[in-house]
Amino acid sequence: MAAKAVCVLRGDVVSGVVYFDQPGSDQPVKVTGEIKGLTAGQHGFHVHEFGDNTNGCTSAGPHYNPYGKTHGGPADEVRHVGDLGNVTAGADGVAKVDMSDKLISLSGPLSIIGRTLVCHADLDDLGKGGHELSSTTGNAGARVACGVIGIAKL
Ligand SMILES: [Cu+2]
Ligand SMILES: [Zn+2]
Repeated sequence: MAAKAVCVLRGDVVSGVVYFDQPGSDQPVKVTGEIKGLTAGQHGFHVHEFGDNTNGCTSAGPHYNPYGKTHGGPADEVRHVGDLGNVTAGADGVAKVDMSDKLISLSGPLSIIGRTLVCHADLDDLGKGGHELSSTTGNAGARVACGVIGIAKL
């Protein structure tokens, strides 16, 4: 079944809109959109476990990880379901998001709808940075914008 979702990212300086499009429940999810107000360069980009923003992006909890795996990059076999890697902002602070992911889904028991999308201050090292946080968060730093992923009109 086709499904679409949308997330409005909000932060003190950073904001954006990200769309999710899955043509069928066993198909990859296309992720597109734009995030602005970033510093130039790469920024960690993940689905976090909870759709709870009561205490800002902090209450979204850890990366969505229903299989109990180690943090990785989107192309890795071993990764959190929520590990979407990085988005890259240009000198104008704008990151164009255009990726496709085969692990996230918009339907079924492991759907990401109702969870939080987070954009980080720093680069996600995809688990390979050798920092003590590399294996859990990619050492991506502060949560500069976030929003709950909601059902969108088809
Ligand atoms: Cu994150
Ligand atoms: Zn992760």
